[in-house]
Amino acid sequence: MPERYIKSEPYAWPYNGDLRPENTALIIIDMQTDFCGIGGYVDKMGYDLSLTRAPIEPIKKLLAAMRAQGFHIVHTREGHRPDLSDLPANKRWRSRQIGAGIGDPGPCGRILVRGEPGWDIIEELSPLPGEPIIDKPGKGSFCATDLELILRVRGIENIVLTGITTDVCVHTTMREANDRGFECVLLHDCCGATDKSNHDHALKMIKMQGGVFGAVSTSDAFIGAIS
Ligand code: C5J
Repeated sequence: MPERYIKSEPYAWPYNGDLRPENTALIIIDMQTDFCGIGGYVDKMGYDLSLTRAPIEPIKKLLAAMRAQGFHIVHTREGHRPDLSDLPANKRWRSRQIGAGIGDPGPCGRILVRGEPGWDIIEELSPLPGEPIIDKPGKGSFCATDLELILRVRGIENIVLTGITTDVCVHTTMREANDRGFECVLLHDCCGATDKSNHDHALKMIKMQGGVFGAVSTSDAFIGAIS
């Protein structure tokens, strides 16, 4: 197999040039109404929805290109059981301080509760049958989920990270994946944060120390390299 690299910072990704649909997964993190839709959790907190909606179109294009080439696709959703038995008291308390109590009723149903309208992945990025959906109670996608098992069973070595929010769930997942030996790239136009400077600083953190968590690239660079 010829070596294949994506133009990225601070190094051409993946480090070993072994980029194939068989060993590479796209993970789309938390593209749920609660994080980018009107009346959802992020909207209730008063943040600018245009920032978390910005990655929708780039992800849509990337998803189509990667599906067409047979890459593995994984979706995640942050949310809690309806009885809130997996919701730490401090997480609930803190969310209530800013008027968006997790588990409390809102315009899109109970906030961040599994099965509620706000918890659904937005229609534009709906999973297809056969694409695993990881339901996670926390910010990281590996904590209290079977994501690692699913990736190992499929022989995944490389992870392409997209979704929201850059500085919270995407970053936490990238750190968890990196510590487990996965080779990670984050596509920055396919991510968004509730604050632009947090997004920018999250990208900067990845690029320190020769790529301490992996690399940063764009969807255009990725699609160009796989097409
Ligand atoms: C947050 C997430 N920000 N998906 N969740 O609470 O980043």
